Amino acid sequence: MTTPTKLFDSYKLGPLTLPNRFVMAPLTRNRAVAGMVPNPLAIEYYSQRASAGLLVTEASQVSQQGQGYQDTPGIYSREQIAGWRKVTDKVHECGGRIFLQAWHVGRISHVDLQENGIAPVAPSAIRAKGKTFVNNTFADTSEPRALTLEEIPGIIESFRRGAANAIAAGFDGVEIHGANGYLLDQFAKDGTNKRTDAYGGSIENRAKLMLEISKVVAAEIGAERTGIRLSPVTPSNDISDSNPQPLFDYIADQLNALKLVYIHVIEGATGGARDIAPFDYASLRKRFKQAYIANNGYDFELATKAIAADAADLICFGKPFIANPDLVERLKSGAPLNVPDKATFYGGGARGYTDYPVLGATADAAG
Ligand code: 8OZ
Repeated sequence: MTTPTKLFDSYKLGPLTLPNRFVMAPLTRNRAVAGMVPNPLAIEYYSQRASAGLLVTEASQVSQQGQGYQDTPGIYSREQIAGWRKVTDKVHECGGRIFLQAWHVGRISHVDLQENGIAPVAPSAIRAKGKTFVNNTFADTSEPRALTLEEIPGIIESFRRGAANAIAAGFDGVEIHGANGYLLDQFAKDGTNKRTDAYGGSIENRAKLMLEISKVVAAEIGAERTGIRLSPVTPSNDISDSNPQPLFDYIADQLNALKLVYIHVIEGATGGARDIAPFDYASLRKRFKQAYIANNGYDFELATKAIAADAADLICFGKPFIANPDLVERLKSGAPLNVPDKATFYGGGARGYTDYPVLGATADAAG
């Protein structure tokens, strides 16, 4: 009656052998310390979760300009590289594998996070309806200014440098954040991109920035260590596209040509309904020959079915990994799961971060 699960089978992802099909999602935790250096607690937090097939870090900005929320870590300074190095060393010591998620928020930012209080950047000067978290409170995102054509090579360079820094920090690879209404998604989708130059208009032009960044990152660190996250239909951060299927079919074809090691696809509304809009994810799966990581609302049963149907190679879990450092073991043994405490997702210290108990432990559970 029940489908036999392949979730605990190993999988070869480029040069890495993952011991199982579970990926820990990139999860924003807003605990970076001065200089946007990862919190020393992140060493314990990530290494506690090293039994995942693959860990992807919280989104980490490639430049100060790329930051949109308070206390998110960066990957552009020496201090940040040194901070991340301690995380990757400990994860590897604990037998894990870890990619860094490289991020530029574009217009989802606030002047108080930008150098000299200037406007954040975007494909077009259209403010996002929505809030960001800054100065310990929720604030409207700031009015952005459109990037000039001359500035675009600098954006591409910031991702190249971020990827090089990630490898210098000991990461096994880099996931480019192309999803959730941030800069690369803002360029790709026509609700936010009204440009009339080589980066606007046609599908090819709108996808150009995402693909150029994918190309330079792959050239810098190897395509076999480069993945990308996409969210074709999410409405997150006030993003929209009038016709996402041909746009993302084209992107999948191009990423396939670049031989990236995976596409990580948020199916539906990020953290919400899987069926928010019609979209043929199987079309992306068919076009892209390397790994397909499926994300959004998966539980054990849905994950088992997706792998059995060959709809995905790997399955990404978010909130369950926050609350269950030993998620893989718990799912394998059918043990109950700890419940995540929303109040400690963003900001704070060890509570709700490193204090969720593993099976058999007697430590206090958060939440
Ligand atoms: C939650 C809060 C802030 C940022 C994303 C990086 O949605 C994020 C994010 C999530 O991809």
